[in-house]
Amino acid sequence: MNKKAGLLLAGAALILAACGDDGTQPSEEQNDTVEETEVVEPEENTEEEASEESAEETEEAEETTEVQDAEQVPEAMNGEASELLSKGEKTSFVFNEIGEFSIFCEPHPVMKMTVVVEEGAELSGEVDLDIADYEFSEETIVVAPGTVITWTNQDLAQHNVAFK
Ligand SMILES: [Cu+2]
Repeated sequence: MNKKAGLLLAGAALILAACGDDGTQPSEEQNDTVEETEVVEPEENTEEEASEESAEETEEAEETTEVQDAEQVPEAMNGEASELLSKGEKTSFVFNEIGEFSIFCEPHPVMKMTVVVEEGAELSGEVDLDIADYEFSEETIVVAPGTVITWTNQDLAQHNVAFK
């Protein structure tokens, strides 16, 4: 009888223990919920960090774009025009299309020159021209497709390079 009683007690203890476990499980779930809530907060922080990172990436992208703009020469085409150039300032255009380009200076439309783009022309690559004494240094120049012409203003007066 003592053994049976002991078993019953042990069984009762197990049941109680089981009940106790059952009783603690919801609170554990609550703890889990709290933990999950806590996990969400770091995720928000991560998102903020991510947005900061993406902002940094955007800044980097802008910097890259600026570098590319500095390297990327605008293409010569009708209606295109450079900024006004002060003394010593330069502007460049790439001549990709075969044909004739009429160039003038917007503040002084009397200043004119012509760029002829021909396959197999002697001049190619990079060509430097001046703007001096209210004149382009070449009246007509023949270049191969893909040539980049750079004009440097040598005058105190402001000039630019504009395409008709
Ligand atoms: Cu001019």
